[in-house]
Amino acid sequence: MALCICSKAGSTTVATDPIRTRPDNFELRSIDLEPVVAETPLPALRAWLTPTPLFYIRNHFDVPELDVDDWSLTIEGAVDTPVKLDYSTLVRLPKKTLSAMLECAGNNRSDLSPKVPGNPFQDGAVSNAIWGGAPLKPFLQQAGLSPKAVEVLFEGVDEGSPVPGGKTVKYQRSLPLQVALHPDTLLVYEMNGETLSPDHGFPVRLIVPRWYGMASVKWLTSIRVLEAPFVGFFQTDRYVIEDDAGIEQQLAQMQVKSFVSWPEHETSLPIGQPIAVSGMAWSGTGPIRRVDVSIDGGDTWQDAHMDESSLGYSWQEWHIDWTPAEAGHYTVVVRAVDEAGNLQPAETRWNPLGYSINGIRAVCIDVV
Ligand SMILES: Nc1nc2c(c(=O)[nH]1)N[C@H]1C(S)=C(S)[C@@H](COP(=O)(O)O)O[C@H]1N2
Ligand SMILES: [Mo]
Repeated sequence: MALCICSKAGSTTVATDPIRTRPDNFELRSIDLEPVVAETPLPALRAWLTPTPLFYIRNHFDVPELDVDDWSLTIEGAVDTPVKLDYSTLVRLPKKTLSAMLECAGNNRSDLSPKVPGNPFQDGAVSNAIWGGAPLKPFLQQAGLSPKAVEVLFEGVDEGSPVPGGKTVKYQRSLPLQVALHPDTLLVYEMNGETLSPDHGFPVRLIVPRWYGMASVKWLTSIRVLEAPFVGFFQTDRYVIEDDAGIEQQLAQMQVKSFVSWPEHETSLPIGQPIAVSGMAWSGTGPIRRVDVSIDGGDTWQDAHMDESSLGYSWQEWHIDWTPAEAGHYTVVVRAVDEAGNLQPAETRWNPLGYSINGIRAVCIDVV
């Protein structure tokens, strides 16, 4: 049984470049300018590390202009002693460096049918970088958490009205206490070895590995320890999805997912020429255990080869070698399984805000 059928056969573009074009020759694909929303172009999704100029950008409001001399981060709320941290103190502390990918919860939204409102992302609201900063945990410990603390609220300085004519809010998101206290939840000031850029949260952002991007608050200036769950636009009105029982849940970890980055959808391959069918796989609920690849629309599957083990919280590169022996139409599909046993679903569960889109997608290839 084929999982999916390609609608368009008879491709004209011939994909013959075995080395593939270098990602540096491409630009972000703009989705919006005010505020800036842009996704990583497909060729750049073939590189394990996303070059900073090609790392997707998802801003809800205008980018705030911040100065390191004026910047400070306060930790207050349900704590014994509030803490105020300045930039020069933060960057002089021992630096922790880790690789982590971010995926916007709305990545692949444009695949949904029927269509939903929101940024029409294709495959590129996902990227991988190396982040440098300091773990948040020691600062929370220094402040002294109340025994009644349940969540930690993070606030960016960017603000606006998310719904036309609505009231002005800041970008605020909370995390469960144990996630805020995870040793790899970082206050980040470096990205790919350079000072964080304004679009990605300069001077300091949060990085929450494994979670959808919305948790990694940019332009961070305020942290508040809470004794009750936070209610706010970006926490309880957005980034929510109904579970199978119809109960609304807040989004958290990225769902298991994979995609084919080579060959490209609706292209042709020359008969008899070996290629590597390749792509990325990731999951916020565990490392990738296995990636299954099918070139016949899901009738038969084979195990993909895992390239260099995925470092830290990055995506996993995979490939299979394939020499198309017969001319014809091929439907390439791929599905990932993580160590927790989560299997990428054949189909995305449609939802009105267009989140968590991780269903299998067909890549249609003609061999000529
Ligand atoms: N302060 C602030 N933080 C934010 C956002 C924002 O608009 N404001 N967008 C969030 C969302 S939805 C995503 S997907 C990630 C995107 O991070 P990036 O632009 O560095 O890729 O930042 C998150 N952090
Ligand atoms: Mo996002």
